[in-house]
Amino acid sequence: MKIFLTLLVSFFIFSCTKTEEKPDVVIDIKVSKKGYKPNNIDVFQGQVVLFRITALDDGVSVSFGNQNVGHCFYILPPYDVIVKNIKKGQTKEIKVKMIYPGDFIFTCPYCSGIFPTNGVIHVR
Ligand SMILES: [Cu+2]
Repeated sequence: MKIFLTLLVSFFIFSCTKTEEKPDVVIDIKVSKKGYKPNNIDVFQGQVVLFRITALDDGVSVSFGNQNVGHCFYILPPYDVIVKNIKKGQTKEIKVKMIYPGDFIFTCPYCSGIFPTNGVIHVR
């Protein structure tokens, strides 16, 4: 029962934040070994934000295996949405409905331990 509830809750959260709705704002972000640019983002609660993330390099490259080439854009829970493997020169998109107010960290799980690849989204 507990597992079922956890699954239900995570499905609810997942389906709520990642959306196919029309975006209210488009935010372009560049990511490289120098970090994210911008790394401080202000949005309003309830907005649907289209994040377009462009990688300027391949991050840790193949040193962690072929599957981990490029950078990620991961907004930590409760948003818990991720775009993986954004390779040099590539742009990947994700639409997120900003339903939770507060400050939320976004990071690259591949390389944030080595490079300053993290930032904060402020949801007002
Ligand atoms: Cu990275």
